[in-house]
Amino acid sequence: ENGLDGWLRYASLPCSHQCQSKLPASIMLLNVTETSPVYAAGSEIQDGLKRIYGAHAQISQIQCKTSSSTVVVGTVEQYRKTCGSSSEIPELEEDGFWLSTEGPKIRILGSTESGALYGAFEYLSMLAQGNLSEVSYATNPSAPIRWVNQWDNMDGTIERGYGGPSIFFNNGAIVDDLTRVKQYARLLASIRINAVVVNNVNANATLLTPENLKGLGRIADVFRPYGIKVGISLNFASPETLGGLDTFDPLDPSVISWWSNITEQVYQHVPDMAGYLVKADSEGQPGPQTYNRTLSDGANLFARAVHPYGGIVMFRAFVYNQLNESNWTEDRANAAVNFFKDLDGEFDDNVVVQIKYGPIDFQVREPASPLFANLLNTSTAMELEVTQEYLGQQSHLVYLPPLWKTVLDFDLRVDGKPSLVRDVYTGKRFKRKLGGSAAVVNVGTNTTWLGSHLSMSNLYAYGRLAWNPTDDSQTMLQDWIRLTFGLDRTVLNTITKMSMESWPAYEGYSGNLGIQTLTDILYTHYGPNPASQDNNGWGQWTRADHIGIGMDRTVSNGTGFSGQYPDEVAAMYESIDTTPDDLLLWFHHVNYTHRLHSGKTVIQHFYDAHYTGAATAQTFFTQWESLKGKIDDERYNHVLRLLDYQSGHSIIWRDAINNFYYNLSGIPDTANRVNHHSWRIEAENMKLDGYKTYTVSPFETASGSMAIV
Ligand code: BDP
Repeated sequence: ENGLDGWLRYASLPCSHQCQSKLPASIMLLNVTETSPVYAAGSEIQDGLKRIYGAHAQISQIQCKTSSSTVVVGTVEQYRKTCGSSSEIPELEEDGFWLSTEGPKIRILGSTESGALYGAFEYLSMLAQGNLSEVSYATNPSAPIRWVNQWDNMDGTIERGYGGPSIFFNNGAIVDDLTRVKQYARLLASIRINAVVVNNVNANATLLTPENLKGLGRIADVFRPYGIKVGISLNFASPETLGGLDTFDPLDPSVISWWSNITEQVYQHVPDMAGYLVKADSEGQPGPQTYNRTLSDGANLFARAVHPYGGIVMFRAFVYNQLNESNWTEDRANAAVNFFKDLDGEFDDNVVVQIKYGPIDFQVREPASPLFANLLNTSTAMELEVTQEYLGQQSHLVYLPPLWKTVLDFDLRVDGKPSLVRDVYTGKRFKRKLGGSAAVVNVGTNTTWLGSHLSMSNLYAYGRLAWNPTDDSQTMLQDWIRLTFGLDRTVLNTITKMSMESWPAYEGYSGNLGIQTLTDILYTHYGPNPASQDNNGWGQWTRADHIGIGMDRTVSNGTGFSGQYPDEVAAMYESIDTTPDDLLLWFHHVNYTHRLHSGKTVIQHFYDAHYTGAATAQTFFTQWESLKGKIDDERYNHVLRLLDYQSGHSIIWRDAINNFYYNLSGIPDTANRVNHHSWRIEAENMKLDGYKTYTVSPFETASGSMAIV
């Protein structure tokens, strides 16, 4: 098995006589048009029944009064029109569905055709987990926006993608063979994703050429039967760079008409285009500020262009300037609120501000972005990252939902009232019609999609959380394990244990107490490089010196960031005493000898956490080894190789970070481990035959700064 089917493998299961009697003999579709989601649902059920239980069910048109066992799929409206009223079906919201497996007639009815398809995948997920019980329930989405973003470039590379080149683009154009796009559509529909932005937020305007818009149309045609719409990222300067105008000022009439013209062309090729995603005035991308216009002027330009077609604009809140290294009162964490707060209420109704979970950038632990508490009259969406940019780039096992939930479940206490982040972006708290989630996924042509079989649990769980943010991390994980690796209990327990331990382990050996992931910050975002975090304009500034560490973000003494939260939360973070240990260094600068609530000093916590985290990561390899023979060889070996690598890399992390802070602070490890590897023989001290020594940079990534080559 190569992973291509992800969690939709439909692996064969035994089926007793009683089991056989519960399987439908036919599949009755309320829409038999081959390009409809209902038809896709029917084919999927037919395929699933055959692959899981060897059962052959015929697809046919609906017969309302049949006594044979059947599964009926369609929308509630189609059902009522054809078979009369059905009072037992509960009221559904947009894209919701009702699934009833009671009696010989199984019914899967959506409020929309997409809803019906989701219901079909839900039914198949039960079957594939050996669950043939009788159920009857309805489920509805938490929010209308359940998108994924791909950071694919027109040349076929993917920014921060670790699963091979793009499935959409190559050599400046859309690829001819869209087979992988169809397979991706299937995976995404099964987790109820309803739109995909196909190109990088650092966008290339050439996607808008007539030839490429035709290609975009082909992509959309492949996604459409799966109920998934296509969206695109725009480059703000396109009127100038592609259109040949001498300006891209969002208020200039020639620019406005250029965009409305291009938008018309986009909709000619993709009549149901979901909308535009815009990154502007950030990290070198052009934007409205070039012309002293506001970010809302920029967003509304596009909102008005797509409005006639029912499109929306996802406008990213990830806007910040490169900081001035000599000015220590500047703080990148302040940027989003500073840029957006005063614009609340200025955005058109079809604009959604897309906000990363934390104020910096997908770190191993961040406080919830305070922007969610500052936009009361603006629709918002949560931006998560499935691709593990700062979190081991798929070479490390890190199951992300427990990290995401620290933010989704956080109570911002706006106006002193319960204001869970998930109730804000789903629109409930401030009564917004739009809202939802977007995740940067970055699958590629590798058959594992993301570069690692185990990382697919993050994509699966992302979809589940976009539908229902209260879904439990372990429950989602276990569904994914059964669907991906089968029903063996040892397999289930082992992968559950490894995955649930993985984020705390990674935090342990990368960056703890809220200091953030201590990777190289300047480009790769991989591997330990704590020194790169300070004294540069992009830096997140750990502000470590010989005496202490952490960034003072208080109002009283620091950068003022804690004051961006509503009063109760601001007060909690303002004081060292009430700041939780795991975010201490995010909000405060303290001496290495400062005692945590746990009773340990900061530096000893660092040392211990790096040892415990790396030790846990090393158990993943042996835990996985215990599954040999219970998982097919191809996937078993692929995962084993990555976990072997992680074992070693976690030690590099551990020693690099511990040595760095030991060198800086001069404070010994009370357990005498740091810098005391008496058992270790350094390569550079051996008699070298055919090898040369060299000095490593950054120094802390090799003991004694030396390696051999
Ligand atoms: C950072 C990535 C960079 C992205 C940027 C973004 O390193 O490649 O362009 O985020 O989100 O995390 O726009």
